[in-house]
Amino acid sequence: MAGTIFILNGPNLNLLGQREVDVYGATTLGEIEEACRTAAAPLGYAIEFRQSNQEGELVTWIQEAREQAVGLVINAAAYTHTSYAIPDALATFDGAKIEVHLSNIFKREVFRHHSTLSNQVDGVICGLGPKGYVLAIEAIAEIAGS
Ligand code: CA2
Repeated sequence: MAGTIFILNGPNLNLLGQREVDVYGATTLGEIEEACRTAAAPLGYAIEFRQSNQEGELVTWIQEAREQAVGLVINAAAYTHTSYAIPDALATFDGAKIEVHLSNIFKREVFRHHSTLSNQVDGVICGLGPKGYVLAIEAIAEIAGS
């Protein structure tokens, strides 16, 4: 096993597939988790997939990742645009980090155009739907394996 990748999801993403299907698609978070496991297994990585509606819990999980993970994928949802605690926590994580958004945040309201996280991660993927999570895992495998 090459190690564990933490995949952290922020507020309201537990509702995927139930509401706002026109914006976020019909795929549920459970189905995204399944796709992540399917993508990670042949690359030799285990997945720790979590969702929280609370900023502090996401911070605690990033700190946990420092001890347990070689890589981290984060969709911080609306905290992307408001948080200072999450980028501070990300700065302490030395492994590979990718920020993911299902929607193209740059095609949406102006308040979504700025991410407080982006300067603390190796890469950002947005607008590709659930495929973005799979691409993030592949990117982490490449970064962490090099
Ligand atoms: O596009 C993304 O992945 C976002 O991170 C999703 C966030 C949004 O605040 C960001 O600007 C972009 C919102 C997630 C809310 O998810 C819902 C899912 C179903 C129904 C309602 C909300």
